[in-house]
Amino acid sequence: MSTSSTAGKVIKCKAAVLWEPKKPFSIEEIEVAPPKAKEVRIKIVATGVCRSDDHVVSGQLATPFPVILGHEAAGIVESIGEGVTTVKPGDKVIPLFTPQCGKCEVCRHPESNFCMKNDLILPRGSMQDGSIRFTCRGKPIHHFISTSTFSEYTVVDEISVAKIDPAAPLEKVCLIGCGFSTGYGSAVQVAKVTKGSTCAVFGLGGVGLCVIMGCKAAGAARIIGVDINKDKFAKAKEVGATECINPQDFKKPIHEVLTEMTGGGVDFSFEVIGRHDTMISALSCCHGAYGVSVIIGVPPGATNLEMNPMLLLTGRTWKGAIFGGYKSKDAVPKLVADFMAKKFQLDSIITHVLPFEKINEGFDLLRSGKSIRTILTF
Ligand code: CND
Ligand code: ZN
Ligand code: ZN
Repeated sequence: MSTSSTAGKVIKCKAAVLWEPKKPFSIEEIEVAPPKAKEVRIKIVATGVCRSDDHVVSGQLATPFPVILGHEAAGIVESIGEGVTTVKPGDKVIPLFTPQCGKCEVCRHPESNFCMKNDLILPRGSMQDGSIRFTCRGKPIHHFISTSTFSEYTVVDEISVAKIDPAAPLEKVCLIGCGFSTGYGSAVQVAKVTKGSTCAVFGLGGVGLCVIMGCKAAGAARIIGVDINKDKFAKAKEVGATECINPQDFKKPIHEVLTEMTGGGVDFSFEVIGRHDTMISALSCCHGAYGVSVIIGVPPGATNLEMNPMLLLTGRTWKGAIFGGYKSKDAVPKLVADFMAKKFQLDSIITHVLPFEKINEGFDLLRSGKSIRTILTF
């Protein structure tokens, strides 16, 4: 086991700090403390820009401030704390925004993945022990969903990191840290899309395109993309959509359009935007007797949604999932192996690669609808 010269020491490095909501990221020099017991310090090599990070900037997703965001990344282990057994310095790894402790009732349940040790539902913005490893200008800076990858170095708990194939290209497989797994898993193992079925995907961003890839891999015969930005249609078709529609092109509500197009409703629908109205549209467009609708988009926090329960009474199923339902620490190395075996590709999803310092440009590209995924490299 090689020990790096920085092991056990505080590392000074660059990070993008978000001091308060609705402000640009500020590139700062920060201090990253060494990992404590059962913790791992990682040198981040590449990190993607996901809408969930932007939801924190906009205020749609609550987490303590100031904060270092970023949750879709790949890197190399710099050093490990006492008692860490599943990774060692030099290993290529992917941080896991949904941990897998292996011990809680969720981890022990065969069908569920949202580990009780997650820092997403009641976020403390800290390590599992409640403390923080980042400081900047003398102030503690919070962690974000156990990952904080908008930093040259980050510290994560051992339950929040997976070792991957040493040959994996980190600037691509970083997408397996969120967008790919979330989208693909929602199709293949949350919805369990069936061969010959018809699917509707609302929202053709990075995650939505990976839902389409999953629907296609599962053998769906018809995959209808829905987006208000028609510039997204070409990519959606490239990854497997058989047709794409823009709700703004119709007078009728889009669920009625879809119901007519499919002679009664789709088999599977997916909301990959994060809006209440589209969650209802997606539910309503799936078949009244057997349709399955999956919520993937992160909704505005602390608000309720009105729905007519009759939609469910007739036989629809409404579900949702974090990270595509995958048990993260088990699944991520396998998904990377599948990528290396060319079972799926990630190039279509990556529209921009920028140096880390241009993080604000990466977010502008997302907000203006010009990018699918921007990868920031260090
Ligand atoms: P991105 O912003 O790239 O895509 C959203 C797409 O929705 C864009 O193409 C928009 O044009 C489109 N859109 C916006 N409004 C509408 C509308 N009213 N009708 C139709 N289309 C519309 O986002 P992303 O792909 O990075 O993420 C999508 C959602 O998934 C977002 O809410 C994000 O927070 C969430 C998510 C969930 C999870 C999970 O584990 N469940 C993980 N990561 C991201
Ligand atoms: Zn994400
Ligand atoms: Zn657990």
